[in-house]
Amino acid sequence: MSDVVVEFFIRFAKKIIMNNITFTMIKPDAVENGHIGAILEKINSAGFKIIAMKYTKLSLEKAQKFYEIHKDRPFFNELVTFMSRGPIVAAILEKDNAVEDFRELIGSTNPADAKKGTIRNLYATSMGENAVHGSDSNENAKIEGTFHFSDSEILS
Ligand code: IDP
Ligand code: MG
Repeated sequence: MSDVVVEFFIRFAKKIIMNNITFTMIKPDAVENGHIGAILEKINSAGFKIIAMKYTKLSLEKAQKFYEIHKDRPFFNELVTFMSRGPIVAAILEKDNAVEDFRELIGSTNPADAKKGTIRNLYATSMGENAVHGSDSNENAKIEGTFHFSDSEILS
């Protein structure tokens, strides 16, 4: 088989297993503190391609739905109040191994534990107000991406 054909099949297989997209939000704290530009720069220079993006605001109901998985956690109300208090930037990002690589780029949930140079190390202020969201699995990346974007808004 020629290299071109092999490459075609590799790309096709990658699309099928969908390990190449993740979903992110620049959270209200980072927007309020003027970090949109710096965070997008980190995302770009780490090799992620933005294939969908919007500046928007979550209603309390939408935040509750997005974070439904955490509804029994003690911080749920704090989380959804925070996430709906101001504008966010929502985006779908494309890169090989996107979910894992993006979690590495953002750092630990608690900024006190986030590695030096990660987005949360640089821009998060607390465990709750931690600057960015990143999907935790390929399956959730797809669910979260389609929660925020219709097909016609995703331009890969
Ligand atoms: P992750 O964002 O690193 O995946 P998760 O455990 O999925 O972390 O929690 C979702 C979000 O809930 C966190 O990003 C943070 O904003 C918030 N959160 C998590 N733990 C706490 C806490 O102990 N107090 C307040 N907020 C929290
Ligand atoms: Mg999570």
